[in-house]
Amino acid sequence: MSFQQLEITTVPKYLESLENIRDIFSDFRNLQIEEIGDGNLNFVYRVTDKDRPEETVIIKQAVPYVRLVGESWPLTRDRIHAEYIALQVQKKLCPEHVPSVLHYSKEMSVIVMQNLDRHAILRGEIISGKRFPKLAEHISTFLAKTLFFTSDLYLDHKTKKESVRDSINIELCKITEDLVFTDPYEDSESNEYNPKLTSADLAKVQENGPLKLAVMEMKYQFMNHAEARIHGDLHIGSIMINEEETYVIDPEFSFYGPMGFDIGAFIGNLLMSYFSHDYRQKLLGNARPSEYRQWLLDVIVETWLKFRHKFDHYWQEHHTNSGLLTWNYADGTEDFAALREAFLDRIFSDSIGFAACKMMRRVLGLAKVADIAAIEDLEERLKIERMTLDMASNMIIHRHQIRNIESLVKVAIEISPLT
Ligand code: SR1
Ligand code: MG
Repeated sequence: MSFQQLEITTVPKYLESLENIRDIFSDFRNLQIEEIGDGNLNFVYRVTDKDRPEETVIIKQAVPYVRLVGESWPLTRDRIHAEYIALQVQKKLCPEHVPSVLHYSKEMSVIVMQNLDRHAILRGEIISGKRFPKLAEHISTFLAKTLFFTSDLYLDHKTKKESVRDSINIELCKITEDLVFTDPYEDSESNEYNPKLTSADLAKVQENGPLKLAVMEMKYQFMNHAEARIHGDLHIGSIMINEEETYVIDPEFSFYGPMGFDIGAFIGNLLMSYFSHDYRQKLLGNARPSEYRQWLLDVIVETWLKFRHKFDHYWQEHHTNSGLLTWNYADGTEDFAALREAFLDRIFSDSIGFAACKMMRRVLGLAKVADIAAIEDLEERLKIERMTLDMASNMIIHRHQIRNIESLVKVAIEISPLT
């Protein structure tokens, strides 16, 4: 079948034509179809039998342009192939946190996948003030497994290099290079600003030499540090969750990049949520606003510490796989421990640097986060944006001096006290 853009009316016939989907539905004339995509690139349809809610799938289709902007920004449909391959890799490594693919069509640029119908997008849940006791445990596992087991610390040299080759994702990396690491730091046409941001606010970032130098260092790392097969867009809109389970979705930006990019995306998003709840807790009328905000900070701390512990554990367990060095000499054990510590300290400062870039781009660049941008009172939004920019500029400039996660969180509390 040649490519056709699906529409609500054409979905049933298309699904019926797929041999491995045919058994999922009893009656293709009884389907309810909704377009539910809230991402920036693709169309996503939820398909459910009107009388049998257990008969349900998600269809994701890439179209030859960027959905957020329209046909004036062409983008090849190759991104869905990148997503399909990434889902396969991640599912193998971490099946408990990755949705199942039921069908893939390269020609139609379609992935049919498991409908996570008992789960909701984490960003929306955090905006409405919900907590998830297993979030840090689950995301730290996803990060540790996907980052460790795709790196040179585990794979043999040939598999690793073949994996790097197979993960090349030219167009989507370019979007990140532009939208995360370039445009927000100059007065680019693609930027979108809250009209209340002043030229002095912009200058603090766009005319700040040390900050821009640090951003360019992070950009160069993003472009050149093929360390692990990263998700590439691990913001809190890429996570679906309930009390018991957590799934990481949408890995279309995946490629071999720096480990800290994924960790930083998650931490940076939670910091923005923390600042946004300086105001959102008032909107929600919570009598004890600091409790929810403290929970967000606790998730940041717990995720990093658990990630560090799990990653270190995998490394010790599999160190004979590593092509890096061997340790069969007298001081080997201590030297190995020192290497692991230095390595994880470096991942930590990378994560802080990348988190900062992810935060600044959401205030100054194209593609916002609803936590902040959906705040209707523009003066209140401005306050949150200023906190975000202050935090991010502190983080990126001092990323080598912030020694541990508790110190990072302390900076956030200094900028926006918990009371
Ligand atoms: C035009 S794409 C904009 C953003 O959406 C994705 O979620 C990525 O973060 C990308 O930068
Ligand atoms: Mg996405």
